[in-house]
This record gives sequence, C-alpha cells and structure tokens, in this order.
Amino acid sequence: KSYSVAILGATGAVGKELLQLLESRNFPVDNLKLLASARSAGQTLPFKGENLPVEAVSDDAFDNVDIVLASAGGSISKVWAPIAVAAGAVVIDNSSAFRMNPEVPLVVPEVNPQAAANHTGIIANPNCTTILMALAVYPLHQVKPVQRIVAATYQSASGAGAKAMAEVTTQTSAILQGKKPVAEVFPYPLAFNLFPHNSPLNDLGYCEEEMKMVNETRKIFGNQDIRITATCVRVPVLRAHSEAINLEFATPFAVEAAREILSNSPGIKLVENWETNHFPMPIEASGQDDVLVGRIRQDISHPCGLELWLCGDQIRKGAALNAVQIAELLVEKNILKPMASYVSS
Ligand code: A2P
Ligand code: 11C
Repeated sequence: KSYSVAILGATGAVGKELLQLLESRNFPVDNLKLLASARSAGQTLPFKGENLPVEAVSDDAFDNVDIVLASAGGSISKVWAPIAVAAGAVVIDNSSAFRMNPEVPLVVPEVNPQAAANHTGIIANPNCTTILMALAVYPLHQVKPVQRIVAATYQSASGAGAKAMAEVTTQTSAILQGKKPVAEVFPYPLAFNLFPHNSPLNDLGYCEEEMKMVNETRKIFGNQDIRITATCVRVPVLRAHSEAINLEFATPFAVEAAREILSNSPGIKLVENWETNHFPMPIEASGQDDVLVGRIRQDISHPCGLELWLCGDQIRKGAALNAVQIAELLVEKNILKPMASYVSS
C-alpha cells in the first residue's frame, strides 16, 4: 500500500530533509505534495529523479492526503493542522503547537511508540534537544529510574531554520573580512560567539526551550516526578546539537553497565576513545541518523550520579528523521486512522 503525503514547510531546513528521508528510506509514497508559503509557489524540489512543484498551502491542499509532515512553525501548524485533520489526514507536527495537549501523543519511536496508537489526528514530534536527550536517557531509566536530570545544551543554528544557518555563515565570512556581522534572524551575532537561547523567559528565569526539555521529557517518559533542569545555549555550529547531561539515580549506576546498555540501544552510537580524547562532536554527528553518546563517567560530586555527553543531528533525529519514523510506525502498526474515522465511527 502507498500513501499520499504532504510536506508543509517543504522549502525549509527540516522540510528539505523530510523530502530526502522519504526517498532514502523508501517510504511508500504514491503522491507527494510540497507546501510552503506563497513566496515559494512555483519553485521545484527534487524527489526520486523528478522536480516536484512547491504549492502555496491552501484550504483544499490536504484533500485526499493521508499523512501531513508539518514543519513550518507553530503558528502555521495551529492554522493548518486542524484543516488537514478535518480533510481526513493524520498530521505529524514538528512544531511546539500541540505537544503539551493531553490529546496529542508526543512520540520518540525508540522510547514511547505505544503512545502513537492513541492519536486523534495529530501526533507531535518533540523539540530537538528533548528527542536527543530522551533517546540517551531512556534506556538507562528503564533499568534504574532516573530521579533528576541536569542538562546544558550547545545548540546549532539549524534549530532556528535555514535562514539562521545562512546567517551564521555570512557573519563568519564578514568577520573574516574585517567587516561587522549583521544579525537579523538571531538577536545577536552568533559567529565567533554564543548566547543563551533567545526563546521567551518565564517568571522563574527559564526560557521556553529549557521548559520544553522539562515538560516534554516528562510527557514522553510518562513520569511527572522526574526533576529536570536545563540551560540552553546557542553556539556557532551549523546543524548538530550537543548536550552535557548529568543524571541522578536512587542508587549508584555502574559506568560499565551504562556503557553496555547504551551500546545496545536503538538510535545510539557510542563514541568513546579515552586514549585519543575522541568523543562525540557536532561535525561527526552531522548527517548521521544515530545520536553519538560518550564521556560516560561517574559524577565525582554524587555517588548516584552519572555524566554523559551527546551530539545529534538536529535536522535529522532532532526533527525530520523522528517525524518520518513516526510515519513509518503508523504504517507498520496500522494505526494511520484519520480523525474522520473517529467522527464516523
Ligand atoms: P517559505 O520558504 O515559502 O517561506 P525554516 O524553518 O528552515 O525557516 O523553514 C520554514 C518553512 O516554513 C519554509 O518551508 C517556509 O516556506 C514555511 N513557511 C513559512 N511561513 C509560511 C506560511 N505562512 N505558510 C506556509 N508555509 C510557511
Ligand atoms: C532550537 N529546538 O534549536 C529549537 C528549535 O520547539 O521545535 C525548535 C523549536 C521547537 O532553537
């Protein structure tokens, strides 16, 4: 069986990756619609040897579409996801618009695939930093429940989209030519710099990105008691996020056991060469499906603590790959039931 698929935000950094992944993973697509803003109408993008036209999203764009992969931002998803669901499609949404809605499953296929079965038309793809952290922490959490997570992120420009990636490249070149860098997408120059994540701050001084790591991880793990705190920072890296993660358990977790568990966990590749100091790096994580994990060590400040370091391609596992894996899960488990079927049954 093949499906009619639409990518909303097809011209963006994640959208283009979605297109490539549908092709390289041989997702059963018989009709692919590329949707973006009216600005992009008329452009074409390559898919399976053809150049497919990009269309401006419209009210009838989702007619006869089975699956929508949406990655055009939260405000766009809020407008178009309900329209797509009403037209009979299932929406896998990469934005933050519906993630904390109790009726919307928030899924990392290696962690909580069972949650997808409860969808009522929309399934949310978690925030990139959350996906990468969940993938590395969950296998340990299954063996010994984690009680507290302290994370610090080093997030690439790609998290803010294709224009942000272009901006950091242009800024770098400007600085190397002795010119003043111009910041338009980001509030400050990112080249040769870094700054705390610029999402809105709450009354406690945490930014939205940090609260996504807290709330989304709890929802994915199905455990509201895990204490989580994070500091999110943007760094001048193009497309892979890095995270330093401190875990606290009720009793000590042997480093060797953690290493063994993570080396056998899906979606994770252990990168640890203590002789050469070779550990996960964004340049090696870029373009890879696996999240690279390493520097697993005992926390010397706490007998029940573990430290680890990871890097993962933000555009792939942090966004597009996770969304395509959700689509694959729906097809494989035969749970691609559109909202229309709830209405009629
Ligand atoms: P467009 O290229 O036409 O602006 P990124 O996250 O890399 O910045 O990409 C954002 C994606 O969301 C792009 O594909 C962009 O299309 C799309 N997008 C932005 N605004 C709209 C809109 N109003 N309607 C539909 N798609 C939009
Ligand atoms: C970043 N993680 O790197 C963000 C971007 O909730 O999907 C994605 C925001 C989101 O800035």
